[in-house]
Amino acid sequence: MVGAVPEGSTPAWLAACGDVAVTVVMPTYNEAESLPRIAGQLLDLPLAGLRLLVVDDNSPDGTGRIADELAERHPGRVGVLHRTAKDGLGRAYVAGLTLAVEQGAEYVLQMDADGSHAVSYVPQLIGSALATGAGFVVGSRYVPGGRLASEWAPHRRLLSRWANRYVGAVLRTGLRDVTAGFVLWHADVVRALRLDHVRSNGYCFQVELKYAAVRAGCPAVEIPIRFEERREGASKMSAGVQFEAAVLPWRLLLGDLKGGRAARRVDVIGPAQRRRAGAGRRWP
Ligand SMILES: Nc1nc2c(ncn2[C@@H]2O[C@H](COP(=O)(O)OP(=O)(O)OP(=O)(O)O)[C@@H](O)[C@H]2O)c(=O)[nH]1
Ligand SMILES: [Mg+2]
Repeated sequence: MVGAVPEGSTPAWLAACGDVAVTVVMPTYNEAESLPRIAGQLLDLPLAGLRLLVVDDNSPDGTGRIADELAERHPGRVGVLHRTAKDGLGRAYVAGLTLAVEQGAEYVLQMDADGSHAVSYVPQLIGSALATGAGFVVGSRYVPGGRLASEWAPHRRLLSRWANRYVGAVLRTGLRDVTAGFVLWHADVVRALRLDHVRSNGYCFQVELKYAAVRAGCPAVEIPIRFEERREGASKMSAGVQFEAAVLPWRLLLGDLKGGRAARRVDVIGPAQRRRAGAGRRWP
């Protein structure tokens, strides 16, 4: 059992989360060491409707084979999408999110396989979506209560914070953590966003998707998380990805000149402020 929920005392909100069909879409490239641990923690959550879909780009370290073994051991709960070569985080997510929605997920969760996104937040993300009716919920480092792992060097903190401020100033989404990669989406939003039209790959995919959703009027919430340092393996962040990130906001904005500014319907909520937003979820 993972997280802060004591055994034997499942609160009503958590019990409600358990009935929801949620697929965690997890792209992997050389995550053989961490995947079994993260997968085990996810499957131990008291969420019977939760599935894991690993999207592996033919990792040389055998991550794909490990994912296949997990799928054999947990039929119906773990699936694997094998792709032939490393093609970037964005393309892996487009393939994985599309498949998960086609297979009937009501919500899909973007989550890294390197341990940066703690499994203990998964019930909170689902609970926040159900309680607010938001189209997407962001696990955010930059709302009150959110933070970066203490191991992060000052220059990395500065770069991450600056990147968010820069993108935020240009695109004005209203989100505090627009580069976040720990995001729960309602399936209707994923369908409406037409992922095959998303142009960015890598890390920029995260920004482009959120921008498109906010622009379409999709309500979003952010909940605070502590972003952990990866425990095993190596980062795949490249100079090319960082360059793409610098020009991305301008590319998105120029592409939008005809369509008007983004509609801003983003709230920041903490665990104590969750409210039931009720009625129909149809976006955009
Ligand atoms: N399928 C697939 N997964 C990828 C690819 N690149 C990265 N990933 C996965 O995407 C997730 C995030 O990648 P990281 O290397 O941790 O990148 P990051 O989190 O942006 O950077 P760090 O902060 O340095 O960890 C991990 O689960 C990676 O294994 C890729 O080309 N294909
Ligand atoms: Mg990482």
